[in-house]
Amino acid sequence: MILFNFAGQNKAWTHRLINWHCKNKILTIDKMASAKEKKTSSKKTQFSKETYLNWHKSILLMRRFEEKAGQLYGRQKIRGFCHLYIGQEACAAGAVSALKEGDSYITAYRDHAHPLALGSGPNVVMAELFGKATGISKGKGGSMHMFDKERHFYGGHGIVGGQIPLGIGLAFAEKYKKTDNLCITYLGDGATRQGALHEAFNLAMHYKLPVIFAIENNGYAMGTSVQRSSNVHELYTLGESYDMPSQPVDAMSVENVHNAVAEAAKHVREGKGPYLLEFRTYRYKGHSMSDPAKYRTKEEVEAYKKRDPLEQTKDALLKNKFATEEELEEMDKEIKKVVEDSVKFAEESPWPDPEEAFKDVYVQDDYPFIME
Ligand SMILES: Cc1ncc(C[n+]2csc(CCOP(=O)(O)OP(=O)(O)O)c2C)c(N)n1
Ligand SMILES: [Mg+2]
Repeated sequence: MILFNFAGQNKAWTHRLINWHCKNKILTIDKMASAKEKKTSSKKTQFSKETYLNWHKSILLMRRFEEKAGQLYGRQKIRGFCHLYIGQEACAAGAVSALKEGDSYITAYRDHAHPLALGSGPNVVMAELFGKATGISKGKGGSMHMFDKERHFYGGHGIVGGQIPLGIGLAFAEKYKKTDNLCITYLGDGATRQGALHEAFNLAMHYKLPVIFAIENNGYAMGTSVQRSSNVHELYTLGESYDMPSQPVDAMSVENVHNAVAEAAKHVREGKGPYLLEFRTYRYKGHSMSDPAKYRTKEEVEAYKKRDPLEQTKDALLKNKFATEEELEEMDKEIKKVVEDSVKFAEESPWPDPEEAFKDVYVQDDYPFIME
């Protein structure tokens, strides 16, 4: 099994998973793994040099960018909220490689990495963190509200679970317009405890909307572990009560994320409706910059770091002789320079004009229910 265990998890669900997937003829990650292993023995890897280089570069950019953001927060250059994605990067990189131009993305407030993976550009993301006018949301959103319409990235949402109904709205629009695009809707493990999830699952299945729900199960909602918030710990099973195809994915591996998203996207594009993936992942840092993360052990964090997505792509590049140590060091230097340049760009950018506060605000002058 590629699946990994959270503390206190029993084994019964593994059998339930296998039975359920066999019954529904859905490719489990076990099967994907064995298919991959077969190819691995003849060709070494299922993926090309270019794919690994793209993944590594993308994850490296997210990592170095957020390490810098963390430092700048400490120096009060970045203020307000700041939730880092460090450790979870494969969830974004593997989805972007598996999906196509035109597909849309929506997520919660841990949202710096998704636009970077989509190519939004570190300058505008960093400027947004600084609250500058050149930011991706004109400096009015900050850390939790990145938004890039051009790349179909629809935020950046601070209300836990708030983006789930919005995600199916985006999917509804695609179905209504008869495109073959889908929406991948990311949410945290904590967000699965919100009522909105059930309404969204129900409607999405009922209308067979083109949506992939991607639960990023990093084990905790702020300081509350998955085990402490519900008796349901296998979060992918939440889809089963709506007959939604659902599977867990070891999301420390970008290959696994890519394979699972590709499989889900195929199902969705065939018009069969939603698909639920539970990305089992981990954040190395606290919930936000103000969280010392005392609710978990150092050993737990270290165990996940041993399966670090960045180290995994690096190892794959070296093992397959797709790159040398020197080339990877050079790439790291280049990325660090790109990040430094983004800081310079943000520092030198102007603050938004105070007038901006009144722009991009929805106002309906003849709204009937406000009495002066
Ligand atoms: C409706 C609502 N309730 C509570 C909060 C406070 N809050 C912010 S983040 C968070 C935890 C959410 O955890 P999870 O969904 O697992 O996402 P993660 O932070 O792990 O990415 C909570 C409770 C909120 N923002 N919105
Ligand atoms: Mg969480």
